[in-house]
Amino acid sequence: MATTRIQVGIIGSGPAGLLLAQLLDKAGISSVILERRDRAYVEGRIRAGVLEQGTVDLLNEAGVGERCAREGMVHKGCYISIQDERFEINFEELTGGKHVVVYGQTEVTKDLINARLACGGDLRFDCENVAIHDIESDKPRLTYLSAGEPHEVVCDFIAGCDGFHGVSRQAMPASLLRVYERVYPFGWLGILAEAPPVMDELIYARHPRGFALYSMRSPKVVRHYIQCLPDTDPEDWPDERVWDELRLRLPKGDQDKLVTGRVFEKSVTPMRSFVAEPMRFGRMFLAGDAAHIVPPTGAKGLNLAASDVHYLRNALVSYYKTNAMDGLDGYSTQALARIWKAQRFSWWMTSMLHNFGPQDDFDSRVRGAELAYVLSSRAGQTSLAENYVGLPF
Ligand code: FAS
Ligand code: PHB
Repeated sequence: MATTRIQVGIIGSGPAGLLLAQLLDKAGISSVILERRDRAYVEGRIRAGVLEQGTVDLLNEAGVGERCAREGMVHKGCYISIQDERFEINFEELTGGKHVVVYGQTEVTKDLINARLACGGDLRFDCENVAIHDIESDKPRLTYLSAGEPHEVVCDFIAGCDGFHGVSRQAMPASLLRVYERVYPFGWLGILAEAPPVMDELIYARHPRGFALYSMRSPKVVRHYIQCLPDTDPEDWPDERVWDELRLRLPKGDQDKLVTGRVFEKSVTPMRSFVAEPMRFGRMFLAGDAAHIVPPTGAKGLNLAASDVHYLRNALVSYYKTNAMDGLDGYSTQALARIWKAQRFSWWMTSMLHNFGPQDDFDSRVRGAELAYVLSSRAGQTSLAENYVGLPF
């Protein structure tokens, strides 16, 4: 069996694993990334679109911020519409100058992979049956198959960056793991299309027909979503039906701004809030979707993966400088403090903006009143803005 000896073994080459590897490399800490799928799959996934400034800063620290700086779109605010009214939430005005950058996760992943390979970093695709061993020893191990041949990685620490369906969270003892979850009665049908954006910034639309989000990837490519049933089959939504529904959920005064175009991606994302605690067992540390999932209404998923990586990088750097474990011992508590604030914001945005069904009960009235309050209150808008641009790390 081929054996690799390395300081940090990383499972998963999504944004969390790739960003961690690059930041560790900058700190002189060696790592290997074991990815189950091939490069084309990883680079082809269509996911997040909004980066907090803290995430952009980490990309710059990792040496991969150049294309984002060139092609990313700075958004100083967003719009929220309720049926036929549209309101602007001016992030910069409400937060003393903070904004977000619209730059697709797909591009972030490509930039990180290119940087990893350019610096000769160890990134292994098509790793089958990754398994975790000796987590509580001081030499935990990863084993896997590549082209049918067995391989072993002996390391000081394991970073479980393998997403919601990965193996690292499953390796936590059931007696230790606490899971907190809320599943929503809807999903998002998303499209990518060759068309100009509806407005210069994103529109989050609350409508009796259901929520819709009008986002973008460039001045010529849009990323739009409509609330749908969680088990919706994209095949039941031909392009024309999607465009019609997107138009209907806009304020009447904006409906003529929606320009249709060739749809080249269509998919349904289920909605859940999920947190697994703690984010550490022995010498294995979870980061990103391996530990938590948020409904994308608050644009937090990718950005939480980045802040987890920030904390884990700092803890690992501290260990290798001082040989003390206290940074690593504090990682889970530190990361979870920010995670739960983002969970609250994502749940709050989702609750305010979505249609939870025919019941016209107390909760649905409160949700409507919550949004009406926010849109009529500088304090309410400031709260939304400071969470959206990203709370401090
Ligand atoms: P990822 O899931 O991105 O990466 C995990 C990696 O680990 C994958 O490459 C996977 O192949 C690999 N892996 C899994 N199991 C493995 C194993 N056993 N062995 C080796 N490798 C393994 N967030 C937003 O902010 N806005 C959005 O609009 C948004 N839309 C989303 C749409 C969808 C369909 C999904 C699923 C998520 C969306 N998210 C969104 C959240 C998303 O962006 C995540 O937060 C982000 O990908 C988290 O990155 P990672 O933690 O690296 O996990
Ligand atoms: C996206 O552009 O994919 C996007 C933007 C903001 C969100 C969710 C998704 O809240």
